Amino acid sequence: MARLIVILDDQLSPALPSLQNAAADDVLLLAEVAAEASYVQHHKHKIILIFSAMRHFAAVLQQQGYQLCYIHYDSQSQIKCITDAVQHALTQYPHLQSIVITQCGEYRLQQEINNWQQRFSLPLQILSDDRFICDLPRFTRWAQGKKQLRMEYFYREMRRYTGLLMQGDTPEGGKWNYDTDNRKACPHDLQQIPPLHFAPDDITAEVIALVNQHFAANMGSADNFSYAVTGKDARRAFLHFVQQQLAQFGDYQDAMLLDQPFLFHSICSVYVNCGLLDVRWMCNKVQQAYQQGLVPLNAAEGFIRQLIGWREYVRGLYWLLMPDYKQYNGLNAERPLPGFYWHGNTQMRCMQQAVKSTIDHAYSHHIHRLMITGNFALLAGLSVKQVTDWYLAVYADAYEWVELPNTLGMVLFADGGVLASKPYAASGAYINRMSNYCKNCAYNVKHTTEADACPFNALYWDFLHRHQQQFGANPRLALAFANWQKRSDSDKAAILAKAANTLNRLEQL
Ligand code: DLZ
Repeated sequence: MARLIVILDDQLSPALPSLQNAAADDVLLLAEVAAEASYVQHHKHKIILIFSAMRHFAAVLQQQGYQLCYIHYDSQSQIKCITDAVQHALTQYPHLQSIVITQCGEYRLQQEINNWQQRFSLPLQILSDDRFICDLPRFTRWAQGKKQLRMEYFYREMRRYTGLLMQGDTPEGGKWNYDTDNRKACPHDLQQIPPLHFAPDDITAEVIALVNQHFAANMGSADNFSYAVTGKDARRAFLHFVQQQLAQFGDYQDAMLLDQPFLFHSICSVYVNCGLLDVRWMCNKVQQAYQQGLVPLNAAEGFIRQLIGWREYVRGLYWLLMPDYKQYNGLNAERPLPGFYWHGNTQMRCMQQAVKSTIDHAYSHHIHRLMITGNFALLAGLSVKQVTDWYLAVYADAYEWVELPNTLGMVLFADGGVLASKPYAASGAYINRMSNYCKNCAYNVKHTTEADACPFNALYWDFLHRHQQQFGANPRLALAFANWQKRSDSDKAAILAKAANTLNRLEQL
C-alpha cells in the first residue's frame, strides 16, 4: 500500500520515524510554502537555512532511490500551505493510499495536520518523534500530580534514563548540576574561538537569490550566510565545538564580550532543531570528551543538561500546556516592542550588541536572549505577543515548541511561574558583572536617576515596585525587595519618575 510521507523542514533526519520503513513506491513530500515562510517575518538566514537544508536533504533521499515530490518556493503558486502541498501530491500520485507524518513541532501546524484524514478521506498515521529522548506520554506521567514542574528533577530522571554521566545510580562527580560553575565572568582579553562557518554551495546560492528576491524586507543580509546545511557539515561543526570550544564553554556559558557574539557557544541549536544533528550522538561525543580528559565536568554536564534536560523539558511543557499556554500574560505586559529590537540602533551597548548578533547571524547566545533583550522586555512590560513573535522570527533555531516556553515562561514570566521559580529581572549591575559592555556604553551603569543613567536600573526597581503583590513573598527576591524598601520615599519617587520617563521614550534610548 503506497503512502505519502510528509517531511517538514525541521525533520531533516535520516533516522526520522516516518522514514524508517519507507518503501520504493512511497512518495516523500517536502514543500517550501508561503504560509510557513511568512507566519512571522523570519530572519533571512532562517529561511535560507531551512530551504537549503531541505533541498540538500531531498537530494540525498533521491540518490538513495526514493520517489520525491519536492515543491519549490513560488510566490505565485496556488500551493500556499502544507495542506495544499499534500493535496497537490495526492493529485499527482493518485495511487497513494495513506498519509504518514512524524508529529510536528508546532501546535498551530499540528492542528492543520490533524484535519488531513477527514479532508483527504485517507488514513493518516502520526508517528511519535523519537528523535526526542522523552516521549510525550512519559513527560505527562512525570508531570502528573506535581505541584511544581521544575526542570532539575526532570533532568535527573533523564540522566538516569540515558545513563549519561552516571556511575550506576550516582551522578558523575557526586553532583547532578554544576550550574554554579557555569557563571564565570570572562577575562576581558579572552578571545572567542568561533564556530565553523561554511561557504554557500550552488544550492545555497540559489536559495540566497530567492530570499533576496522574495524576502528582501526581512531581518538580516542574505549575503553573509554561513551555516551548515547538511548533516555532514553540521557534524563537522559540532566536533569542532567539542574539540576547540567546549572546555571553556563550561566556565563562560553566561559571559558576554564586546564583538564576540559566539564566545564558546556551539550554535548547534540551529542544527539540532531542524534535524541535522542527533541529540544522542551529540551527548555521547561530549561524554567521550569528558571521559578522555579533554573537557572538565562542568562543561560536559552543562552541555548535556541543555540537551537532555532543558530542551526535552520545554518541549514536554509546550505540548502539555498548549493551546492555553500561548494566551498567558500573567504580568499584563502590553507595551509595543521598540524599533531597536529590529534595527539595533540604540545607545544601550548591551542591547545593541545582542541585536547586532541577531541581525548578523540570526543567533545570539542564551544570556543575550535571557538577560539583555529578554530582561529589558520583562522590565519594560513589552507585549508578550510581540516579544514571542520577535523571538520566533529572528532566531534560526526557533520553532514554537522551543521558543514559546523559553520566551513566554522563562524570559517574560507570563505563565505565572510554571517554568521559572522567579522572574529573571536584573539591573545593569548584572550586565556589568558578566560583560565588558558597560565600560563601552554611553550610559553610566552606576547611575539610576541621572540623565546618563543606565535604563536597566530605574526599570529594574520600577518592575519590582509594580509587581510587589505578585513577588513580594518570593524568597528568591527577598533581598531585592528589602533593598527597595530600605530606600527613602523621595529616592523611590525619583526612581519611579525616571522609569516612567524612560518608558515614555523607549524609541529614543
Ligand atoms: C519555519 C519554516 C519555514 C520558514 N518554512 C517552512 C517550509 O517552507 N516548509 C516546512 O515544512 N516548514 C517550514 N518551516 C517550519 C514550520 O513552520 C514549522 O515550524 C515546523 O514544521 C514545525 O515542525
